[in-house]
Amino acid sequence: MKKLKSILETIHKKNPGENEFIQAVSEVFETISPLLNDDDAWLDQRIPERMAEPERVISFKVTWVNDQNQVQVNRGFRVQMNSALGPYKGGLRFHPSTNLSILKFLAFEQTFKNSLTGLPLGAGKGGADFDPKGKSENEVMRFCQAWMQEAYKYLGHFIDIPAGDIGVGEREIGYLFGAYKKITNRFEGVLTGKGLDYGGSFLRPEATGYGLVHFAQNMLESINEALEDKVCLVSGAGNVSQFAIEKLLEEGAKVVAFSDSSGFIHDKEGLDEEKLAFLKNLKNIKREGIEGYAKKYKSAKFHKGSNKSIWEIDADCAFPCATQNEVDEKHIEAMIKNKLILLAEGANMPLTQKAIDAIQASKILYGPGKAANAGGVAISGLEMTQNRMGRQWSKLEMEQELRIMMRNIHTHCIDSIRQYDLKEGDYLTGANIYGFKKVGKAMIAQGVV
Ligand code: NDP
Ligand code: 2IT
Repeated sequence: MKKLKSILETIHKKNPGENEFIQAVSEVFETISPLLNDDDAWLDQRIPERMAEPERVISFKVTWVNDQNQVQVNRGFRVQMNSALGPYKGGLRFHPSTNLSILKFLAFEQTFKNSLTGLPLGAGKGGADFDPKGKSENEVMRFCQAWMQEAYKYLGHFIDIPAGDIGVGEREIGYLFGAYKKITNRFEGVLTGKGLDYGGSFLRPEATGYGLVHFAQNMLESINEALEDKVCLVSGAGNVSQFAIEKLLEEGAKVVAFSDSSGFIHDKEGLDEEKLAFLKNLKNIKREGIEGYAKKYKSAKFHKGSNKSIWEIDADCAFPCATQNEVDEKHIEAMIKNKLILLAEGANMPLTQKAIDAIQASKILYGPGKAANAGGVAISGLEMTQNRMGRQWSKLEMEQELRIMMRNIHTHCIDSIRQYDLKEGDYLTGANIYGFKKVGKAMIAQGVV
């Protein structure tokens, strides 16, 4: 569509050097023509341009003192992307590579993902270029306090509710929550992913990984397949990966590989409960690289360096759960050769655009992150509800809710595919059209604000 092409060109010019952000926006806008052709209002109201412009971007200095008494200077951010459906909602990333382009892409993705959950959630993302690796417990705490010292002004349980992402887990959320409470003198659900004893929800830690596996099950069911005995690759070894592996094992799948920034492990015999517990301890308690796993288990081999060639291992299902652009078109070629059945994204935007083009042209079932990894934010949404009610629901209730929400997300994709006569199994276009339509309609209803 000519008009969309010129919109994308303008967005490109307006956001120079923001490659990840432009990649994420192009990926969505290049799929939504079937919807735009239906009604002139989308373009007349300039919904694509309005969606690609964050409502507010906060960038701030974070200064703190390390254990050697040296002053440290970091950069903190919060991108408040879209509040058409609810208060800003999305994770915080602490990683040295964090910059505005990455956070804008994540916040943009979050807009569509959050709309798919069916909950009243707007979209945001934030974080800092802080590297938690090698920092002492006290340094992490002081950093979190310094981050919140500025960010609290822009947050609130009806305004903007951050959660975890890369480098931010329950430990960091605890320190951030404590700092917010101290500064504002308010005990409110301003963050999700909190500890169970002070307002956290059952199943939030598990939700992204478990939800990913539920989504994959729904995809496989649609072609009369199941996870049992499927050989699986899961990249990453953090929050999303660990719980994706856990649920895959529960469902009778065989997980033979995982990775982290030091390289990847190929365990031909597959993981089991005990091996997973060892991995969790290695990453969450010892905070070490995965090489120790291969030292402990003889069936496993550690491949040092880039985690990328994990994708060349012969398997049935692949779950990229580490970071953006970790899968390129060559990896998709290897997957096609290995007759991979399904790839579902636990990470946000793990496939390059060329990889997406290649997988979309193949027979591999492709579950895009904005649908497949929405379980985390969906349970975050329910943590917010519990906080507002002053209640805590049981683990069983949360498990049922997660299954239902992931099934509904799958149904939303399928409904869009049918309604717009898309290619069977085109979950990407289905998810994009569903999200664009829902958020866009709410924006139009609320006027030019
Ligand atoms: P964690 O920090 O818990 O784990 C991240 C994992 O990915 C680690 O094993 C890390 O290796 C690895 N990793 C990170 N960056 C790189 C890189 N550049 N190259 C190779 N490996 C890398 O984060 P999460 O598990 O929470 O997040 C993983 C992905 O899932 C991200 O894309 C995130 O945006 C997405 N996501 C997270 C959700 C959540 O609820 N947490 C919800 C939805 C999506 P190492 O340990 O060596 O650093
Ligand atoms: O990418 C994501 O959806 C997250 N990091 C979780 C966001 C949230 O608010 O739970």
